[in-house]
Amino acid sequence: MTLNIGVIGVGMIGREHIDRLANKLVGARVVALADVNAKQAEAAAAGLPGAKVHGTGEALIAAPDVEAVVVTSWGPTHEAYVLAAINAGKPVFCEKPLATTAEACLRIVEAEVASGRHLVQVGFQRRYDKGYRALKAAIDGGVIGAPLMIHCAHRNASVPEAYVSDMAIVDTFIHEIDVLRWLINDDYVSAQVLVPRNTKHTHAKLDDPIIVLLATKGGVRIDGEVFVNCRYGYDIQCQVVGEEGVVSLPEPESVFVRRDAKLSTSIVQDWKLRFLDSYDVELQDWIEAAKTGKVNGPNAWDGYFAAVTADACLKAKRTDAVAPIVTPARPAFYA
Ligand code: NAI
Ligand code: ISE
Repeated sequence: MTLNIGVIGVGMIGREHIDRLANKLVGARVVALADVNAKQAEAAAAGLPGAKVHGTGEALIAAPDVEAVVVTSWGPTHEAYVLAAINAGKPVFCEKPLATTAEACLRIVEAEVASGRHLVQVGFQRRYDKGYRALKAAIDGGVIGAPLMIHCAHRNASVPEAYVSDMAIVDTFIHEIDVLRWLINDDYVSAQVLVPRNTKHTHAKLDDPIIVLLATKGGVRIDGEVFVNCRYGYDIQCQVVGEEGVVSLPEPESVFVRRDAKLSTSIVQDWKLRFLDSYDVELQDWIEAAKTGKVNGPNAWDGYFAAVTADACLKAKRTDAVAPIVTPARPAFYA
């Protein structure tokens, strides 16, 4: 069976996902597109035989031939589209963030629970990365004993002028927020943010770098550096320290060169390249699961918990104090 997909938002990652769905993955076809920028949607449709451009995202979701929806529009538009997909009973893959506030994410959780069907997956692709999966297998397999601490870093070579302080948490560190609790099967209870002196490469509206400290229910302490003007490349680091040993995220595959009295290897410059394979695996898994009415990947509850944690990090930074992380009890629906 081929899943007929409609994509809302044909910007940077939207076009990447369309290319995957149309040309790389199996079992799906893109039959509909929508974007507030109609010209951009028409241009994207030109490469997709038979794909229809809809005037609005809502019209796309309602279209009878659209069986499942991919939301890759701007964050503030996600809530309305995800709720519309739930109301239409259609599986929806929504890029992170699930919605831009915790309250909006909770409304999505409540709507999904009320629908009685698992319909929502969030685009936290790191759970599909080979390296993170190996790390999780080692932790779950007891290789390092009980985890005690996690040291991690999220570094980008540079960011555009429009990237401001809050984005370091809600756009960037949000990936660590999701993947770390998945890695150690634990939830966060508090957050704190430390602000070292700024790099000279930042601008007036961006504190860079920052350090986020998280504590989990199980007593694990996490320190996460976010440094988005590190200059040298896109570099994701993660080391989990346990009672019996230490496991580290492997470096992406790259050759070592011995030449001119130097041993060198390259570091990717772009997050798209670093997680290229994970986006493929993530969407392929979503296609298969959607056909059978399941969600294997990060669900609406995960999107909600990430938003609550991000809010606590923002509050902790604003108040320069430890902020508690409190959520309602997780519904049995997401057990
Ligand atoms: P973008 O700005 O390149 O594209 C967004 C598109 O949405 C634009 O074409 C815009 O015209 C369209 N749009 C805006 N409002 C709309 C509306 N109401 N209805 C329909 N279309 C609308 O942004 P980008 O970088 O592609 O990001 C999109 C989403 O993907 C964001 O939520 C972002 O956080 C997420 N993202 C996730 C990544 C990941 O690693 N998982 C990486 C990059 C982005
Ligand atoms: C971007 O928004 C993403 O989602 C990328 O995956 C991330 O690594 C990058 O740092 C963010 O800015």
